[in-house]
Amino acid sequence: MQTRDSDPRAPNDGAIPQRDLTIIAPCFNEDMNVHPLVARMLAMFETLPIDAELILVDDGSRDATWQKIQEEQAKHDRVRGFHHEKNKGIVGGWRTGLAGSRSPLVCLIDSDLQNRPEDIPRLYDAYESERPDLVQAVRHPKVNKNRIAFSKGLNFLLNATFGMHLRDNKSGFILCKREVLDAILADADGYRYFQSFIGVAAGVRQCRIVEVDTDFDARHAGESFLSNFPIQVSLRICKELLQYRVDTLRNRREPRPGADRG
Ligand SMILES: Nc1nc2c(ncn2[C@@H]2O[C@H](COP(=O)(O)OP(=O)(O)OP(=O)(O)O)[C@@H](O)[C@H]2O)c(=O)[nH]1
Ligand SMILES: [Mg+2]
Repeated sequence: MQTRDSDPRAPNDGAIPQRDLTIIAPCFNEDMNVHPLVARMLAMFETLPIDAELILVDDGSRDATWQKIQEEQAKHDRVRGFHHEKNKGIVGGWRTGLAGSRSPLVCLIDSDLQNRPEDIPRLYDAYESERPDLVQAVRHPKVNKNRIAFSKGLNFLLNATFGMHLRDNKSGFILCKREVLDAILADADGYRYFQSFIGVAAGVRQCRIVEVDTDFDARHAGESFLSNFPIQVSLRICKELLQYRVDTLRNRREPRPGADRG
């Protein structure tokens, strides 16, 4: 078993492939989800008009996630894997995936199949037709009313604090230029739940965001990391929300990094 972090800038074969789009999926204890995720992603690639790849980032999992990722990358050249020896959180996974990609476009997706890989072509179509800075999937879950209520409450607070009107500002199922993601993630240091600020972080940079409605399925396999009543997490996010608001008022962000002016 590998005991060091993979270096995303130094892949085994010495060259990072150039594709049009890289899908980045952080994986924390998702060994049951790796294979179905890869299978659905590869089938979806057939329907995309551009050349895409999938990067799976094992985030210090305690189960067989890294082993499964290695099996998949050995079988498919459009699948690449990276490994964190220790858990770095979702944002750490996104950063490693971004560093390991050369594609001009990137898409972030959960690896537990709550977001549907089959929706990626619609995110890409919205990007192509409207040329926003960022496309964000609006998640429509069908189960777990308590979690939905908490999520809507936080969505309202985030919008109110940052003067925005996003329908699902915490959704990490997004597609954008790599420069936009890079700029957004530059804000993440010092925040434990920065993944919740992805929409407002784009907003403080005056990014134009297009929203696309998507179904949000139940976890395909594995255990939920959050309880039904994530009160502690919500309180921590509220604290970080205030911190982020103060920080972004004190230090204005560069507007619209890498924006397409054409
Ligand atoms: N929670 C968590 N997820 C991580 C971490 N690192 C990577 N991930 C991945 O990030 C994605 C989103 O995390 P989830 O735990 O599914 O978040 P969620 O959908 O709000 O919660 P549940 O599905 O109910 O657990 C998943 O694909 C995880 O495998 C980490 O440190 N913590
Ligand atoms: Mg999930």
